[in-house]
This record gives sequence, structure tokens and C-alpha cells, in this order.
Amino acid sequence: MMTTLGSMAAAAGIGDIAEKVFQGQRLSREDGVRLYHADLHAVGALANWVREEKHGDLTYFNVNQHINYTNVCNKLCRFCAFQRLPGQEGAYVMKPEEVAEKIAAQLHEPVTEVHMVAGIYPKLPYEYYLDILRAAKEVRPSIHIKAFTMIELMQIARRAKKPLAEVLPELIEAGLGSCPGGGAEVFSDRVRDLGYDKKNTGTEWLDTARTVHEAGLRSNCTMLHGHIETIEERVDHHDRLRKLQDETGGFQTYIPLSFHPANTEWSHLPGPTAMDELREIAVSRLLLDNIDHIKAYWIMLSIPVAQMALSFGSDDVDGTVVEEKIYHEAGATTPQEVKRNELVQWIRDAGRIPVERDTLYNVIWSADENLARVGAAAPVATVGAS
Ligand code: V47
Repeated sequence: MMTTLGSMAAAAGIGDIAEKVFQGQRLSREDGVRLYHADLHAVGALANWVREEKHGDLTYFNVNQHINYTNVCNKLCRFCAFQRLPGQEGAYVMKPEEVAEKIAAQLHEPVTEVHMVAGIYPKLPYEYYLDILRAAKEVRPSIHIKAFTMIELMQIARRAKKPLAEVLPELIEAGLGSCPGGGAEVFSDRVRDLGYDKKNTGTEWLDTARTVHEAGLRSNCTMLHGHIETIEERVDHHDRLRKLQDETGGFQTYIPLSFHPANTEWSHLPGPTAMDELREIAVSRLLLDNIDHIKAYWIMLSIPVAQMALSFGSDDVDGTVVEEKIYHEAGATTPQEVKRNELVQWIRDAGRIPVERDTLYNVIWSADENLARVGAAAPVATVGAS
């Protein structure tokens, strides 16, 4: 296998990179740039080799539900179709009771995670954030709350008038379990100045993630790709994530987010093609050698592209979602929800082994009886096999 792959990589002009990958050596920034220009099939096959070394055929998913508690936002990001100004038509802020109602409405489903991401609305008091966490936990005490991107956390600390390191224990006490990976966009100051100059800088995002990890929370990380960023800026983004991960080990999953242009100020840009998306998955698998999981977020990629991504480096497809707004406001045509058994079937149809995980990658159920063989995080519970 390695010989065939080595020959394929050599024919694509990346034989030396393949050799480094086989030896477990770290790729350089220059290698990263070359991977963006080399033959996609060779890059994808190399990334698939790493994926199978790490996870075999295992492919993770979870039963989750998204809640976007407000779309009011003062950051005016040019790539965003979800945001509304206060008082603008369609603007909303959910009361804590409404968050609880959304969770109660899914009590018949085996949901293990609520994912909460929203706009930055400076009028929301610090107590609001604690209250929505408590409301979620009250209605479903077992639920893991993955909430608040780094930019939301910065805003919460501002409203609390305390350093984030002092705020995080209070959020954890109220129910926070981990943090999603959004808000990173592209760390480059050039791109930020052109697209989201009211938002945190890349350095601030990374510093916040460090504080989160130091507080004992895991988080995800992302990059929003396929708009005005250059290849070098993408590689720089990966390199900065990789460095922080060396320091803290706190990132669980990397999610390349494909830009969706509809209804945004950047609607004239074409957005990435499926080929771009597969390359992004593959390159990130090869560069981010210290992040265990690469997620092919099906809502954003479409189901067929997410299935293909499982052979280009990715080992996770996200979850059942239930109600998605950020991508659908920006033109996504995927469904807003899937059922657990559909996810299981898509993963099987892609030739992989479905594994239901919780947010922290403890295994809830797996179709693989020999899960321990490939080093999964926790023992397999034999529930709900389908
Ligand atoms: O930060 C906004 C992105 C992010 C658009 O951690 C857009 O498991 C593309 O955090 N086109 C929020 N992207 C989403 C997020 C997330 C999503 C899925 C999984 C996880 C996880 C986290 O969505 C924002 C921004 O980068 N975004 N608008 C758009 N038009």
C-alpha cells in the first residue's frame, strides 16, 4: 500500500512529502503550500492513509441539536447572512425559557449534545449566558453543552467585567461542557481588515482558546475558506493552530468551514467547489498532525461530498443538528436535520464504520465489534445497534 501510494505521490511531485508522512515527520509551511497545488487524488490518498492509520474505517457522529440563541450581532462580517441589527426585521433573542423549550421538544430523541452559537449582542447581560446554560441543563440534565465560540466568550467576559479565566469556572458551574470552533475565520490581519474588521484578531482568538484549554475545557477549531484568502494565509492559519495545539492539546476536532456566499456582502464570490472542499479536508489532515479529528460537516458540504471526504482524510461528519440557521441563511440546500439512523446509513454507504460518540469522543455505540483494536477512546456500549 505504502509503495503504491509512494509511487502515486512521486508521480504527483510530492514523493518527499509522502516520505515525511510515512515517517511521522511534521510537514513544513512550504510542504503545505505545495499540497494545495499538487494533484488532488495524490493529496487525498495520502490524507486517507493518515486517516486510516489513526482511525481505520471508524467514522464518528453524534446525536445533537443546534440552538442559535440570537442572530443580533454588531460585528458586521461580510461573509455572514445570519446576522441582524437590533430591531431589524427577523432579529430575535431567545429567552432562557425558549432555549429550554427547544431542548424539551427533543426529549424523545437520544440527544447527547446541544451546540449553541450566536451573534454578539452587547445588550445581553452576563446573567443571560449563565441562565441559558442553566435552563438547558434543567430540562435535560445529562446533556453536554458545547457553547460559545471564542468571540462570544470575549463578549461574555466583557459583560462580566472580569477576566475570562475567572468567568469560565462560573460558566462551567452553570453547565458549559466544551466550546465550538467557530469565529476563527482566517487569522490573517489582511483578510480580517477586508472582511471582518470589527471582530477579534487571530491572535486574540488563539489567546482565548488557550485560556479555555487552561480552564480544562476542550474546544474545536475552524477555518472559513473559499473567499478572499490566499493559499499562504491558509497554511499560516493551520500552522498557528498546530502551534497552539502543541502547547495545550485542547483542540479535539478541526472543521474546515466552506464559505457560502448567498445573501452576504460577498455574494459576488463563487465560494469553494467540491474539489476545493475535498482538498481542504485532505491538506488539513496532513498539516494538523496533532489534532485527532477532522470533521466533514455534512450540513455545509452536502451529504455526497461529506461521504467522499471520508476518503480524503476526514473521520467525523457532525450530527443530527435539528435546526441549522447560519448556513441555510447563506444558501445551503442540505436538509436542516437528519435522523440518527440516516447518518448511520450514509456512513455505511461510504464504506466506513459508524461510531456514535458523545461530544468528548467517548463511544456510545459502534458497528465495530473490535473497536478497542484501533484505539478508540472508551469501551463500547451495546445499545441501539442498527
Ligand atoms: O464563525 C458564518 C461560519 C461559524 C458563514 O465546533 C459561515 O463542531 C460559511 O462555530 N459561510 C459558526 N461559514 C459555526 C461554528 C461551527 C459549525 C459547525 C461545527 C462546529 C463545531 C462549529 O460559521 C462562524 C463562521 O466562521 N460562517 N457565515 C457563511 N456564509
